[in-house]
Amino acid sequence: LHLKNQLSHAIENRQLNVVYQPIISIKDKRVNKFEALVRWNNQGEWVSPEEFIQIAEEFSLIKELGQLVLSQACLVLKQLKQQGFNDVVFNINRSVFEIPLNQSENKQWLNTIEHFGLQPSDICFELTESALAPDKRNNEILFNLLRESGCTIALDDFGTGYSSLAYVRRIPIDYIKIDRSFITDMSTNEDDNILVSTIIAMSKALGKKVVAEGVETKEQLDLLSALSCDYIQGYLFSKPLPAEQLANYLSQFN
Ligand code: G
Ligand code: G
Ligand code: MN
Ligand code: NA
Repeated sequence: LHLKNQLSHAIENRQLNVVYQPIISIKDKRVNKFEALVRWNNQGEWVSPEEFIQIAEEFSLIKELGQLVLSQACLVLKQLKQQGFNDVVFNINRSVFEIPLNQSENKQWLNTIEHFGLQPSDICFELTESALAPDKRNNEILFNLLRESGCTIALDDFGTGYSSLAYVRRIPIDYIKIDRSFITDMSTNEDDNILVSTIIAMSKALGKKVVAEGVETKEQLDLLSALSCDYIQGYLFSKPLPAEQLANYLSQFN
């Protein structure tokens, strides 16, 4: 409860911070996408996002947290575009509790994006499939709301939840992000290798782009490249970067 009060205070005072991890296109070795990842330093101590996101969900702080992350990210993205990095897209993680329940909640997100002079297509929402477990909400209606908004959608942590394939079939997603746990052992574990290649083949056959998460070694990169994976993300290329370093980082590709 103590932590919840501190989190509530931190959100109110905009004390959360956002870092941005590059997503690399394997084919042309360029970067124009970053995943926004929230960070919280609570009086000198880093609290893991897994811990405080869960608290935020439990105590109904998640929508405010999400708005804070979205507005911080939109400000940074607007500044990058003003510096000439026009085609940059930010991926924003969305808990299922943040999915708009109706047109007016959806408008709130769109208004934030518009407020910073950005287009919906400048933002991709990453949704975690495990968070999409069937509940009272009709996920298809919600996803269609998101789709109508013009933002792209990525299915995050693919392979770890359940009903993954049902979601792929029924929901209009643009990107599939293969969970890090499959990538980690793909160079040593034949089964993981088969699973990764099958996910990539399936995604491509369905017309979706594939991102491999948690790529840490050259060996993994080479395997993914041979499998025609579209994008990779991971410490091999870069850890998440503070906003101030993005322009400099992007300069190397121009
Ligand atoms: O950055 P890190 O690996 O520690 O992130 C841990 C988890 O927290 C990831 O699953 C990520 O999706 C989630 N996460 C990070 N930032 C946000 C955010 O702004 N909103 C939500 N809902 N989840 C986030
Ligand atoms: O669940 P989600 O995919 O949103 O989580 C992303 C998390 O993975 C972030 O917290 C990020 O810091 C972490 N991450 C990104 N790249 C790597 C990597 O190469 N190795 C490991 N172990 N974690 C990574
Ligand atoms: Mn993510
Ligand atoms: Na993920």
